[in-house]
Amino acid sequence: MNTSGKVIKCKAAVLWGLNQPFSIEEVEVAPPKAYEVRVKILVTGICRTDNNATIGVMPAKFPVIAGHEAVGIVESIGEGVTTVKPGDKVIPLCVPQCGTCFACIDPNSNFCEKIDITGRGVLSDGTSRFTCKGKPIYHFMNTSTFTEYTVVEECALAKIDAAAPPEKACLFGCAFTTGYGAAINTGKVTPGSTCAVFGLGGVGLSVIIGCKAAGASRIIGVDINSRKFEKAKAVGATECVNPKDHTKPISEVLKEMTGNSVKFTFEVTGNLDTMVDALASCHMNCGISVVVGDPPPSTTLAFDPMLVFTGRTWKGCIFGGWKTRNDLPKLVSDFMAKKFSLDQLITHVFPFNKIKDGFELLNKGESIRTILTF
Ligand code: CND
Ligand code: ZN
Ligand code: ZN
Repeated sequence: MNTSGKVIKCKAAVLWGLNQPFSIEEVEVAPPKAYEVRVKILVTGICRTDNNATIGVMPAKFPVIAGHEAVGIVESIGEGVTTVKPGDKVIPLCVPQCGTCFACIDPNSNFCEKIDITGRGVLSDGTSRFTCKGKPIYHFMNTSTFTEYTVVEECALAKIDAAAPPEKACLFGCAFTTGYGAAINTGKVTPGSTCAVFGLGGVGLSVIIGCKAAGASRIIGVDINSRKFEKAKAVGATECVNPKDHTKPISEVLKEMTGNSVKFTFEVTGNLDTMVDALASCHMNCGISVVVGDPPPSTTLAFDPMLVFTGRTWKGCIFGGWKTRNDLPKLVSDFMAKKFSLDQLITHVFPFNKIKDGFELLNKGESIRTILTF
């Protein structure tokens, strides 16, 4: 049946309010307006950032359809759309690439002004394409992938190889791209170096894959959940340490383990204390520490300025620093050419209506990535 130009009724997981459970509802998805694209979602991963939205750590407007790590097929396009067509395999982009803003023009920046990390929750014309029970439902991070159909702006879509397997390629919508890019683009990890990665979830493991690809000789995984160590080692960690097993600060533990030679550290948990620990753990003069975890909103951080005065560099990145529309198709091609494997990152594959089970596993620390299929 040709659905182009018509409202589509489909299943979506709606969050009616803060700290409310995901509720599977029938929603109406309006056709795309100019420069917008309606996408049939095939699979979507569960990221900590989605959980953060449910508890107010990531800004969102409610009621909302969350989700930002997916692969889909273009169902229909709005007026003026030229870069994708119905049938194309695509990844919705939480960091768009409009191509015209300051960040898009600057070669070293990817923080496109079309990004929605402040919880705007609407498309460019100020409205939503979702309704449920007569109420408008807000978008999330330009993507909203916990639904059978979504509408995104053309600049928030990367067209990928039609042969890419969706249940793996969805990890390019967040975890892999974010973590791998943090190591390669932001940290710029050097061959033979020692790295420490704080937080061994889907994003942290992807940082390890990036450190290994960059030629790091020692990669230390740090996590308060020692059950994460096996996977970390499987993707390239040379050793792992649990701060809870030590009475000394973790920066001291790492210094002793390495003879004070940790050059790169990555914070991939979203905890303020860990951000300072990671900074303190890299070498006092030439160390580089990268913040990857989502900091809680409206918080401030106290730290000893001596940590940076002596020469450390403190950086951060959104979505691994990639120019998303240009770079994601290339990353997917590299994956198809077997330059890296994503197998270790996927621990569970569930049908979409088991979304609550997926979040329960995440919060119990029992999963890396759970992939939901439609
Ligand atoms: P996930 O929850 O799967 O992993 C986090 C890991 O951190 C878990 O293994 C925890 O046990 C561990 N952890 C928690 N507290 C500590 C601590 N104090 N010390 C050491 N380890 C700890 O999360 P994820 O991998 O999906 O995401 C990780 C972070 O990255 C999270 O904050 C998420 O919101 C953020 C993120 C950032 C970006 C970006 O563009 N920068 C994109 N997506 C996700
Ligand atoms: Zn832009
Ligand atoms: Zn994410």
